[in-house]
Amino acid sequence: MPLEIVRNDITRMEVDAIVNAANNALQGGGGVDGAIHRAAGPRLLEECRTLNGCETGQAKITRGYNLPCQYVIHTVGPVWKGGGQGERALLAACYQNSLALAKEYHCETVAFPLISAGVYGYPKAEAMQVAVDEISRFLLENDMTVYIVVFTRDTVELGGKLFKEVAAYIDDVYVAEHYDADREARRSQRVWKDMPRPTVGGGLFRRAHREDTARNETIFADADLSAGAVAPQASLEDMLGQVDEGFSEMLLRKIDEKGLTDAACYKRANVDRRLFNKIKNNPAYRPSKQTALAFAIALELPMDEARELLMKAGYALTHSSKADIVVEYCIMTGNYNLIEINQVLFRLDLQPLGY
Ligand code: AR6
Repeated sequence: MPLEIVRNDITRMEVDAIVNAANNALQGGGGVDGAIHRAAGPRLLEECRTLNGCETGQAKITRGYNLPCQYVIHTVGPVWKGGGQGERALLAACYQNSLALAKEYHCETVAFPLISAGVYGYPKAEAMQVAVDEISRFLLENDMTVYIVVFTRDTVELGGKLFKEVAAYIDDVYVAEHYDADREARRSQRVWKDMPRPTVGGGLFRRAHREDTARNETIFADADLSAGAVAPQASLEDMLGQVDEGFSEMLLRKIDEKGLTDAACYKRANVDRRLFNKIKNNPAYRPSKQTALAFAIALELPMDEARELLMKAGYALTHSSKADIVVEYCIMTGNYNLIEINQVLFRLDLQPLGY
């Protein structure tokens, strides 16, 4: 996935380069800087001493020594002085210059901590926003996988308006309905246990199944399971010749209808080019649910079309999944910002969208 927020100690990241939140002297320090120097060993400091320091907003590169990464990119974030001293532009420059260096050194994977969000006092949620904005902008033009690595204690403070709204919605929908979902599951076990074996071509099997799923919002909802359905007249061969449009075809059609380029769509969906090409070149390709949802968001599909696209990949949106509720809420409120949605999913310990 091109941009991913992960919870980890950055010194453990197995990537081409990690970024260090350093100071102007590049002589090591506390926070993430201290952790990186400890893990890399003394040769890192020796190399840093040859670099003549680093201006705020600039970036310099060294080897990674004992770290699992090949390079360390040292950048110096601004000290927070209330926001009126050009802090945002300087912090944005840290990300821009670090990413430019990573590109120059042919890095395919890079991990950032939240620059300036510790000792330098930049408010964490705002620091995250700058990181997301700048990395996303870079990824629109470049192929790279970039991680924002946050410490557990950081995430507590990464609230955000959308997160609060979604949390309230989950309380309303998921908590209220989850009990019912469990009860339905128990009920269906009872029904299946007592039921005669299904008969081919409809009849008892279809009716019982329909009754049982009628109150659940599942993929079967749209299938032809009407009680009066009769055995098909056409041969299996005929029916197989009339396969509906699949996920790949529908995706490509929607991209054209929206007037998007393929690249604009997969970048918005936070899906990498290789995966997009796989989907594009294989009409029978079945993406993960996270990928299918990511495309629904990237295409800004209204709810019914999002459900249809998802169904083409064999999935449904259900209120028994918190992740589905988050996505449903965002679609209903017209929030199609995938990175923001992923931030909310991350906070809730749910899998992000994309690939
Ligand atoms: N992995 C990931 N993130 C971490 C780690 C880690 N191992 N350790 C801390 N963080 P800070 P700054 C988070 O203070 O604000 C140093 O002394 C931390 O929770 O390291 O840019 C330098 O020498 C926070 O969210 O960097 C400078 O003098 C983020 O990393 C000064 O601090 C950055 O916190 C730079 O301050």
